[in-house]
This record gives sequence, structure tokens and C-alpha cells, in this order.
Amino acid sequence: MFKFLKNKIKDAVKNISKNVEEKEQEETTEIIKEEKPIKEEKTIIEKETKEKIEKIIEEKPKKSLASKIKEKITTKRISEKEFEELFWELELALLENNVAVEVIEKIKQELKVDLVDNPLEKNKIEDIIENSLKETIKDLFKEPDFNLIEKIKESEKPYVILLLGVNGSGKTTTVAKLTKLLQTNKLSVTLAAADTFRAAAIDQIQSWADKLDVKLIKHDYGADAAAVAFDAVKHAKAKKIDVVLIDTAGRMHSNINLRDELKKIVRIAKPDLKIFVGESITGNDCIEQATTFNEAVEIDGIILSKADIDEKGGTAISISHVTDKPILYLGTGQELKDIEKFNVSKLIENLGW
Ligand SMILES: Nc1nc2c(ncn2[C@@H]2O[C@H](COP(=O)(O)OP(=O)(O)OP(=O)(O)O)[C@@H](O)[C@H]2O)c(=O)[nH]1
Ligand SMILES: [Mg+2]
Repeated sequence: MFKFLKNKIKDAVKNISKNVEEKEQEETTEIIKEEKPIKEEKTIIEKETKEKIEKIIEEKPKKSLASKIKEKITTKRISEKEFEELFWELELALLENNVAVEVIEKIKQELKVDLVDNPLEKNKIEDIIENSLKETIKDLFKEPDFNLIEKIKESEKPYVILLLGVNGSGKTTTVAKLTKLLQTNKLSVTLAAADTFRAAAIDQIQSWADKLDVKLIKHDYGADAAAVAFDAVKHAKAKKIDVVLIDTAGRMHSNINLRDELKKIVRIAKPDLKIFVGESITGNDCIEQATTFNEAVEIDGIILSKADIDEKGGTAISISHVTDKPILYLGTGQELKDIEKFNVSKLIENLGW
């Protein structure tokens, strides 16, 4: 992740600091030019009365030319207008890499507070911009305030997890990966084949259930998805199974009927956790889907699939901030083992920081 964004940010930051230093040289030359008339003025007023001279000296600017130049040499101030010009390249880099517009605006505002009209130590401008950017991006992520495995172990059985998202986002594969993860943590699992809609969906999850040696509760194609979920929870209760994972049909977030069906599954199965599974590579679409699903059924967290093929990373940077929900896991491939607990520090490291 971030293969492209990392280099783009580095280039933009380098260019910003280079431009700042170039501007600085121009301004220092201007100060020297400005100071000349003051000297000429001084020669004229030397002829005037002592009293007048003292008055003029008193009124002269406190800072000498030397101290002005020294301040210019060691520090640099960026005006708001300069900042707008300088930020443009970074803004483009973020846009090209799927960072949401409202998130870019937030990054811009935070950088502005740190950079505009503050004396910035020369030669450290690149570091200052990079640090400010790093802290801002870090703050964009919402860390989950719980550990899923611990939460399940503390909760009443069965702990019910519903996975939702648009077509092909990786829900069924994620159900299988989570099953493996839970089994590794000594938790028993029942699956619910609540995608009764797409041809071969039940066969697909059945083959995962066989591989993972877990019970799959299924009805026929076209059956009521909520009833499948309800039966799975009932089965898990009777068998004292720790977790029920409900695989739902892919649905466009804009389809009102399918959104209502999802609401019905939620009403009947009463999941403890609703997870939106979104494709990391789809950028702003993914963020819009998460926002719409969140409005419909209030999601609790996000799993971003296909992080292994996402070289931009802007979705990961933006989605928590826009939805105010944490990213719980990243899907990092097509195998059962390819699921990683989401870790902000690791992600920031990938950005080269
Ligand atoms: N590279 C990669 N591929 C993934 C990942 N997760 C899922 N896939 C692939 O994405 C495709 C779709 O995955 P599914 O799990 O069937 O997606 P779904 O959301 O259940 O799809 P529908 O049920 O049709 O809505 C499959 O080919 C998966 O192998 C991932 O993390 N990385
Ligand atoms: Mg599926």
C-alpha cells in the first residue's frame, strides 16, 4: 500500500521546501535594497538639530539590518497566499491517490496552522512539513476501542457478526478468513449463507465451510435471507457456538429495496457487530458506500479488502475520518491467512515515516 502516494508525497514536500527557500533568497535581497534609502535619510538628518535626530532614531524600526537578515537566514515565514500555491502539488498528489476531498481539506487546514506565519527554521522546512503531515494523517485514523477476539470472549454466546458491502467486495472470502482467525483463537464458528440471491453463492460458502470444517446454515436460493441468519443464530445458541458469521449478498448501496432487506436481517438476527467490507482500491466509491450503509444500518467497523493490490492507499487514509468508524482488518490476498489486524503505525511506516 502507498507505493505511489509515498513517492508523490516525498516529491511534493521536497518541492514545497525548495520553493520556500527560493522565495526566501529573493526576499533577503529585497531587504538589502529596502535598507539603502534609510542610510541616505540618516545622512540628511545629521544636519538637523540634536533633538530631532534623537527623535528620528527613536522612531526608527527596532530591528537592525543585521538582525533582520539573520532572522531571514535562520527562519522563514510563509504567507497564506504562498501556502496556497505551495500546497497545490501536494493536493494533486493526494487527489490522484484516492484521498477524499474533505480529508484533503482537513490535511490542508492542519498544515496551514503549523506552517503559515510561523517562523520556520531554515534547512528544516522539509522535516517540519513532513512531521506536520505525518501527525495529521495519523490523527485521521480512528483506532478501534476494542480488541475483537477479547470482546467475543467476554460476550454472551453466540457473538453475531454481519458482513455487508457491494458486489464482489470480498465479503465471502473475508467470512472464511475471519473463521480461520477465530478458530486459531480457539473460538467455534457457525456460518450463515444469507446470500440467497447470487447464483453459486451458497456453493461458494459451502466449499469454504467444508475446508474450515464448520457448520453452514443454508436455505434454498431465493429464500428469505433474514430467516437464514435467524436459523444460524438459533443453531449456535443450541450448540453453544461462540460466533456466528453472516455472509450477505452483495448490494449496491444506492438500491433502496436491498437496503431494506439488509435492515430486516439486522432486525431479526440482531448482530453484535456490523462490518462493512470495502475494496481498498475503489477510493471515493468505497467511502461513499460506507457512508450510505452506515446511514442505513449503522456499521461498527470496516474491513478493507484487496489492500495487497492497492498501491494508492487513499481509501485507508480517508474512510475512518469520513465515517467515524475504525478499520478493523485489512484483507491482503486471496488465501485464508491473508487478513491483518489494522495497525496505524505500520501504515504510517509504509508511507516512509
Ligand atoms: N487480492 C485480493 N483479492 C481478494 C481479497 N479479498 C477477496 N478477494 C477476491 O475478490 C473476489 C471476490 O471475493 P468474494 O469474497 O467472492 O466477494 P463478495 O463480496 O462475497 O462478492 P459477492 O458475494 O458477489 O457480492 C474473489 O476473487 C476473491 O478471491 C483480498 O484481500 N485481496
Ligand atoms: Mg459473496
